[in-house]
Amino acid sequence: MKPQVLQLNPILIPAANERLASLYEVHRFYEISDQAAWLREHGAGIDAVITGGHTGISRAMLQQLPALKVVAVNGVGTDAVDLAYCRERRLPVTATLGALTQDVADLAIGLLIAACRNLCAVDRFVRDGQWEQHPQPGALPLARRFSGMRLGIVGMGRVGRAVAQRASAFDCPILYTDLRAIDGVPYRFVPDLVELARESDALVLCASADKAQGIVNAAVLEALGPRGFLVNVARGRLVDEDDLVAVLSAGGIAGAGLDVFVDEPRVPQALRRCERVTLQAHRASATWETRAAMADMVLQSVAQALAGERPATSLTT
Ligand code: 8YV
Repeated sequence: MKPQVLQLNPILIPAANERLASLYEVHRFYEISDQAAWLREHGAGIDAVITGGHTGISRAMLQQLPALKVVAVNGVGTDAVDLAYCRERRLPVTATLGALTQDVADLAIGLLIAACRNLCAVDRFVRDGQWEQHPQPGALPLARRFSGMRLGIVGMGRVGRAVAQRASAFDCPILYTDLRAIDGVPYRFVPDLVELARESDALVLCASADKAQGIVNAAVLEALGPRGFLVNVARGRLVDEDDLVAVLSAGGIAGAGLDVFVDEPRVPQALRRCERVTLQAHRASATWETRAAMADMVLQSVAQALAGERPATSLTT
């Protein structure tokens, strides 16, 4: 009998799905209607779980999978997996470390330029025929220059560094915060987030949300100030969304570029209505190139774990 793989999220690369199906009995959990009953009946036979970074897997579900040998996360965020519990069980939890760095950094820069230059609002202005109705140059407000902006990067991991590298090419001075100053990083470390916001023209969130929740609150946003921008390509819950809505509505910051939200796919109406916000749908890693590389890593992790080896990207074993 083939090993049993429980897949909690689709993989969008056909070749990877074909390979999975040729090697394993794959159960697509997201297509099962009575999931609780299915787990009771089949949970004990599951050898491997494949999940998404945002989806993770709950402790309650892990407890229903006693024969599990690996949780392969198709992403880098492991905040939705109970890592302490997996360590106790000596269960490898793997992530696609490094596979999505470039694309996430690209989108961070794209969102910041889009927010500064009102790209999406002006696109709507042209698309809706408004330009023809209001051809006078003053019909649209002047935008904000991106080049040379002081960038405050929150989380100087792989993605943070890739954002800094790109922004440096636009002559942006870089500051950062993290749990501690990071050796070998050539940018100025600012331990306090409010202070970082005060010294930045834009805050770019690249941190993992394992320990940090609601850290970007009203105090941070007010320190960023009415000419400041916020970009989030990490996790929605790093931001206190109610505070963000309140500060944005009051003109307390200039705008935002957001790929992630607290309760995806639900995005607060106030953000959807705000012309100064550029929205994405958790798309930072969603390119063919990155998703193919991620799928390869997931397949490799599952194969290694089922062969009794320690998966190369295990975070827990
Ligand atoms: C993916 C992510 O959208 O890496 C992560 O943690 O959230 C994203 O890159 C997701 O994991 C795809 O399943």
